[in-house]
Amino acid sequence: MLNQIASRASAPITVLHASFVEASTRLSASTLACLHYGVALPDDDPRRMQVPLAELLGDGRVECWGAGRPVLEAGRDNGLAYAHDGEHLFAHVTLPASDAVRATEDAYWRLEALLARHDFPHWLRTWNFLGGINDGDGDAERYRQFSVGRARALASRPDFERHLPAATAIGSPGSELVVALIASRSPGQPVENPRQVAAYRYPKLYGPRSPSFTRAMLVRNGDEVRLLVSGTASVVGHATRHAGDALAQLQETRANLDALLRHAAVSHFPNVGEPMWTPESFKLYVRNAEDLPHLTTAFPLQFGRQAPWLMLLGDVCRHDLLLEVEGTYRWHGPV
Ligand code: 3EB
Repeated sequence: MLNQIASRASAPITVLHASFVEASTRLSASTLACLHYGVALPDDDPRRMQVPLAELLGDGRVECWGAGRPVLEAGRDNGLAYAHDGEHLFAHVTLPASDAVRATEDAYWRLEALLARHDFPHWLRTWNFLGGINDGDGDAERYRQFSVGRARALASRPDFERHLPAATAIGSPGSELVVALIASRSPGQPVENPRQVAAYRYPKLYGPRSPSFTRAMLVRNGDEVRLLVSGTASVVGHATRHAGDALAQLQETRANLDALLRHAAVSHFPNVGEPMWTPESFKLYVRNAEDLPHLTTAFPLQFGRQAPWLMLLGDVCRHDLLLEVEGTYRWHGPV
């Protein structure tokens, strides 16, 4: 009954979006991706991915993505797992990463090759989980090496600044690299944040190659518009603010998200004049378990109780950042 969608013409027009469901829920025909945080995978469906981070609110929920279209193909190829619904493709890969530059470059080129084979040229969003992300000093830090590997793949294209995905990069236990990607047949629209220097223009102070991501990706399909927001932290300009103070970092992160939402509204809906965004889902990544009690109270006060959220334990890519927030929003204004 739910699988009556036979042709594109009769398909409901829905933009890819996230929802949090019980870990044991069977994947429906139209689930494209399902990210498990510390919750075991119940089967070997390639749409499922194990994320090496613990979920801290503790109700065993997992994050699923889909657009209401049936998944047409799912499989494994050259170490990657993937699925697509004709419009979006989800793929993920886990690689040993004793050499973080090589592992990252390898993962990103394999993803590029998969996209070329299946004709999904546009990167919308990535998640990157790197074991020991803050290990190593100066430019030998594993996050900086990851940025070098990623830039070799993504920043090698002409005009690369206009084709970077939204992203999250978080540290995990162990030493592996896990990369997940959502790509599409039609391009999204990258959005930058006026309060922050574009990450791909960060100065060399933060590493030999700047991080290859955009602050958010706007995705349209007919009248539906969504904003997939990258991991956002207490960074103003290019500098960390409020080192050592998690609550102040949360507040600064909220200010960054507000500026991003306003800028996305003004640039894409200039006739509306106000940011008419409804939050749909959030994830809060937290470095130190001792900040959990305060953040559990403070997060809904800062970001509202309207949207479901997950809290995950993971290292943030700069050692002085204590937390990072990512989210998805739906435009409820006129288009
Ligand atoms: C920042 O604003 C915080 O390298 O993919 C956030 C989201 C951050 C993604 C990435 C890094 C990344 O620079 C760090």
